Amino acid sequence: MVRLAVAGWAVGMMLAVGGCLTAGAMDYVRSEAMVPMRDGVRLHVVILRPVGSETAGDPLPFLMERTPYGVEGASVDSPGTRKPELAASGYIFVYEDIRGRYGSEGRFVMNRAIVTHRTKKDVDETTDTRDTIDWLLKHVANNSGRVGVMGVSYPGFLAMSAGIDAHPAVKAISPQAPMTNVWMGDDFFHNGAFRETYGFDYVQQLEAQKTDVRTESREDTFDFFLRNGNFAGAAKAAGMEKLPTAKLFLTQPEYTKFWQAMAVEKHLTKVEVPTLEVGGWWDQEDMWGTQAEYAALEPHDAGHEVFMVLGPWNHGGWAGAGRELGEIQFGEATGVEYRMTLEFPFFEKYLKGRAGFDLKDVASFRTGLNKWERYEAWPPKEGFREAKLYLRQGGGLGFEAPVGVGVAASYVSDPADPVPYRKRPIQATYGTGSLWRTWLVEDQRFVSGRKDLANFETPVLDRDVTVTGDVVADLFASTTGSDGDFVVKLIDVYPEDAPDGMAGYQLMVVDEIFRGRYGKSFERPEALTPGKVTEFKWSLHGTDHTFLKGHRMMVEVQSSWFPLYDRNPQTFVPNIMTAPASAYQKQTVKIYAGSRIEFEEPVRE
Ligand code: PG9
Repeated sequence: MVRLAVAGWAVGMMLAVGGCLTAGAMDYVRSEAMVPMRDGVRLHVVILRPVGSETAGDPLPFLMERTPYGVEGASVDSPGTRKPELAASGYIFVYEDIRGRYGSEGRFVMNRAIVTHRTKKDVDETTDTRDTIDWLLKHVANNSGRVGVMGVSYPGFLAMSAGIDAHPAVKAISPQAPMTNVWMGDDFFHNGAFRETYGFDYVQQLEAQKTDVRTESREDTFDFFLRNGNFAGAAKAAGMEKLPTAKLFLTQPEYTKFWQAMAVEKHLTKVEVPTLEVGGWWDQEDMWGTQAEYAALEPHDAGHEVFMVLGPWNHGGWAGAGRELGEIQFGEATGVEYRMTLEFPFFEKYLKGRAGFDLKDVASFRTGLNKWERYEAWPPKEGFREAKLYLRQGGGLGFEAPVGVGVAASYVSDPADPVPYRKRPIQATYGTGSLWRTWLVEDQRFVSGRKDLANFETPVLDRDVTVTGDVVADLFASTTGSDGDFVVKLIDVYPEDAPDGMAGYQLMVVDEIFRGRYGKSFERPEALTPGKVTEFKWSLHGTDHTFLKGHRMMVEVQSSWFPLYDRNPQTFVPNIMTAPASAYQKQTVKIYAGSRIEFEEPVRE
């Protein structure tokens, strides 16, 4: 029976699931197999197909999901609970444990790099996908010979891998919040700044054993990481220094050949398969991948088969109803809308040849105004113009370039008292009671009064201001130290009379960190010259948000975001992972007028 109550079955990644779809009933039957790969390693699959479809009815396409999070729990109810509309239409669902995880043989390699110059013996996620499909086509009765692959996050990376050097039977893929470049902007580093809590928790969860074990913390992780000084100290305290990815963090914190080899976007030099990329504006884990993959594929899309959907979601949040995220309301069930009008018809079109998929390029949910938009490109071009928002002396923010330059704001950043990234106590990432999944929409008033950061604010807006596309921070700054971090957040400040408990709320719309030592090169970090005004320019990510009339726009600049990001000692050391206590020094940071935020805005509102 296709059940309509929704629950996640995968152990490990606790994606938001929920919603209220209705689907026609269809019973599924379950089988398991060990599928041989080219090197003799066998991977474990669970196959779920409509009862009776082996021998009667039209041949059915496959919908496959490969995962490191375990498929043993997939039951006859799983297709209906996870993808009710697709289950009701009838597919052969295949869930597979990747190499070295749960029921599969072989060695697990975190984010295994795609092999470029392959010999017959080389394996990676693309070859494992192809070998699995070869086997399925031959051994699963009454299949149509067409395969779709989808997945969120790590499985999103695996879905993209199915579209690289793709098996000819792969007819559609949907990488959703795909992990794409874990050094540049996804899980483990952002612009060189190390995501300490995430790396610490996730590596233990995946590499300490073959199955997932959730990392818990008995104390506020802010205290734990501060007490242990640097990542080397924290890893030692947890006894995890020998885990493969922890070793990499410790010895290769810069953008070495190793991290570069893992980057998926550089393999996207042609469109092999119709591709539906999906991502959320407030994805706390893989914010970068969706838009980076779309940007890499789109120039090669002569056949108009690459699509992207961006919505008001956290990591995987489109699996739920999507009416709200934390305190932020969207007025409609955006997750249901996405699944019914985009994801379902996409697979129906490319796997079953059915009509109904009408997306040309990009669908985007514009927050603030709360409405879906469609664009011919991302960032959109037609009907948009470049806009700049300038930081001014005295804390002002405006569209007019300031006359002359000078110090706009100054603060003292003290590594002994770093700025928390979310309200304390901060639980382990996926630990009991953790607010990790909604931290990006948390009200920023819990920090914005601090002395160790700078705020710039517009007057109350007398018109709606829409910020669309890739938002870029172009910061002119100096520090008395020889290294330093810069965090820039673009915030929507709600009016004091906003209804529904939102009075004065400070919502981060986009935000990102940049580690100063990488200003010239991500491969070869360099010390900053104390006191020298230096330009730092980096993306704060894409958005599509309207700051409504009556709201204010605010830019906040700070130099720590702890403990999600490890502390920059603010004195240059060769390796921050092992920085000595003496390197952690208070420094004065100055932000100069003329620094700005760049984005696209619609020509006519
Ligand atoms: N964000 C998770 C992850 C993906 C890839 C690498 C590391 C972590 C995930 O949700 O799968």
